[in-house]
Amino acid sequence: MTPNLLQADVLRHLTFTQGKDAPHASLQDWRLALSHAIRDRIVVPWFAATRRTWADDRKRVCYLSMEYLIGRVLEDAMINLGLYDVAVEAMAGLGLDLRALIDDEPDAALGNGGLGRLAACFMESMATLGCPAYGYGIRYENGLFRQHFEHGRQVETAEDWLAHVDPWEFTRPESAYTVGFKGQVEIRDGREVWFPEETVTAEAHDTPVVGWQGKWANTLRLWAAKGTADFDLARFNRGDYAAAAEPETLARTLSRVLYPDDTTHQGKELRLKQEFFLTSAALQDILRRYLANHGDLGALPAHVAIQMNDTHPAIAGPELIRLLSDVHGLPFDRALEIARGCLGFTNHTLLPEALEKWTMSTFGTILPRHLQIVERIDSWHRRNWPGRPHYLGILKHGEVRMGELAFIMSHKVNGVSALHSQLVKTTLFPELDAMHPGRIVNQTNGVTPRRWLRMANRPLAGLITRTLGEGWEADLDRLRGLEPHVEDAGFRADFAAAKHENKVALANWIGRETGLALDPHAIFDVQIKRIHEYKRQLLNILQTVAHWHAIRANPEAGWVPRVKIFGGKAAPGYAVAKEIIRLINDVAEVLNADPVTNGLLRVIYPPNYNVTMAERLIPAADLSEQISTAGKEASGTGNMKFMMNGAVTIGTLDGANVEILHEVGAGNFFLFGLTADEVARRREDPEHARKAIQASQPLLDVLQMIAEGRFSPAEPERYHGLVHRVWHHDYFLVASDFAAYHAMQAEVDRAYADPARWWKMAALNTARSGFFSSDRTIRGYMDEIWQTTSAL
Ligand code: 26V
Repeated sequence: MTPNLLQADVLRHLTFTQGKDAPHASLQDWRLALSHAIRDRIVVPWFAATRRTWADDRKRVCYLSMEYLIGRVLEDAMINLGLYDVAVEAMAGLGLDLRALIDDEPDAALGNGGLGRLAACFMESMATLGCPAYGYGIRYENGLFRQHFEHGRQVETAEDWLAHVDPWEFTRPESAYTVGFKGQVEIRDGREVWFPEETVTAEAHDTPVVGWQGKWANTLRLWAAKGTADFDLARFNRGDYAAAAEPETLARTLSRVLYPDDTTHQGKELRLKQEFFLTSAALQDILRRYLANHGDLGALPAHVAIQMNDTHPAIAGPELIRLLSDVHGLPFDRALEIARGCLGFTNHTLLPEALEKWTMSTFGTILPRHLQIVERIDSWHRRNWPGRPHYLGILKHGEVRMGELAFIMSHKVNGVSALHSQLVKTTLFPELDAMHPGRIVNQTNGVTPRRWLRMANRPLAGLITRTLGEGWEADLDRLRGLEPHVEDAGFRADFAAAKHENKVALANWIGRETGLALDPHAIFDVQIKRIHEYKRQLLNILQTVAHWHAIRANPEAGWVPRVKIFGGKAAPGYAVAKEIIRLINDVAEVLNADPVTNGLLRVIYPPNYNVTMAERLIPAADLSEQISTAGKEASGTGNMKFMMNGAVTIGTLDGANVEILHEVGAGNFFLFGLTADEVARRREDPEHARKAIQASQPLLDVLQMIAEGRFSPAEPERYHGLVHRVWHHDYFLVASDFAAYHAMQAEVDRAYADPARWWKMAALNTARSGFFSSDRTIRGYMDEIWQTTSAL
């Protein structure tokens, strides 16, 4: 591919796909033309991969996920195809700046946070490894809401990424399935038959996902909901235009919005319908494809592995049984065994409020046949494991528990970090684990180094290639080869220079966005993730205030300058999280305006954190904040991205932090805080918060300042509720971990003040991050859960 050839392709698409004449083309027209030209290059390996999979009759992975947090596609595709430099030249020849075109693309934000972003990394790794796979999801018209701040408060507005065409998708009106809801079950010829009362059509939209160097491509198949009933012409002719369109409008609500609350399960009917919509369409598609060249449904598990991303698609168990028995005529027990042979279940959270349960009445109204099947699964399980304690069961207290259902219907269940998988065994499913030893396994999360290092951090990627040679992107353990170089002052200077370049770029961006000037020599200290009490952004901001107070008391004490950067959204209905956002913004306003300290401490909170913002912030970070209450963060994946990019972690022994610490070594990680066991014991003391506060003068002072209205002078009582909660209901142990965190932050300053020490730590973080490639994770799933091999 030469720049001239790419240029010709772009002009052809501009003319014949966009229907635009070059002199009148907008930036967006050019971006779409370039995207189509790049997409053409993906189609070639995509077809080849599909043909190979069919020809070799290979086992396929079907990943079922309600969320895919993809971000932008263009730059990633160009990097994986090795066309980035060609594109720079091609577009420059047309008088265009490639960067501007890349920045014109909206993020595909079809996810809330970690779970959705993991699905996106997995899709890329499966393509890189040549693991034949389909990702199934929903093509939400409105992805995760946009966030802005008004007087420090979060305000949400609708996201509309599809307002302009998505150049990456292929619409497949010919691949459509009917999905039913409600209605009744009747016996016909001795078999149960479900007669749904409502039906919608699921229409496929395919996006090819290309792996590193374009050797393989898989399909991300997203379903859009459409009406099935023909347009009501009689009503229309009577002049009742709105009513005539009603069934269509109702159907479309199914793929209209992504639920933005990733902690609180609310038992909403529409959510259950969305989950069934995704799952049923996917399973019908899987069976259609399988039956196209196989007759024996008994061999299904040898040909398809179906992975449930959390319990959201857990209706897959009963639905697969229904399709196999009601539709294809297999006996119930046989259908159940086949389904279990195909299905795997990944758990992503232990938070009780996130565990899905549906009242039997909601469940039975929407999915009457599935409720019967769930009852049969439950009694089948009780029959075969007669020792099952009476308090266990999928159906309990008038509810359908999706965790138990997913567990029982899967041949493997996995957690997402070593600690989390252990806690899944001991706290979430102890009895089921005892009945089914070996079913629970661990697959520690990972992230794709193509996007999160090669693409997002060109200065560091360049240094790595100069040091190790080409090809480390698909063999991340090779980063270990950097280790001997950390003793070399020249290498450390190069490493520091790469970081500095990223920090300058970030400072420029923040300057443009907020008008605030940042000192790139300061420690860039970053906490970016959803705002949740358990993630403890509150601990961070309280410590920031303590630090400010200390600087003010002694401004000449030789402080190390620091920039505190926050990013993240709160669920629209999560009042406490929103209060924390407001506090961060209020503190930022006071601190950034303080002439005594603002050369030494700044607080920055750019609104609307998303994948693209993460790609700017992570490469520029010196310090990665991973400070959740131990036992609460299932894994974390941002923590891995920071490590790869040479940031040092300040963190608790939680989630994958435990493994990061193990890989990088205690000397290269700022560990603090209670362990998961200590947290549980500490909570038994009802006075834990009061005791911790009274033992720490800095914390007492901070809470005092906030309670007095230092950061909300127009409304001094604004944070009384918040301060009261820290004193009296500190469930996430902010107070108990404060002193250790504050002390460890001082240790960070000491380390940073010694460049030889700091840059050695930073470089070792990159060098030892190979384990956290999602390629390693996917190999684990392939070997231990899916029983598949690479087609490459
Ligand atoms: C729950 C719900 C409840 C119902 C409404 C919509 C909704 C959407 C998502 C969720 C579950 C979120 C769980 C989650 O994102 N867990 C995160 O998974 C990451 C990938 O494994 C992991 O790194 C994070 O630690 C974990 O919090």
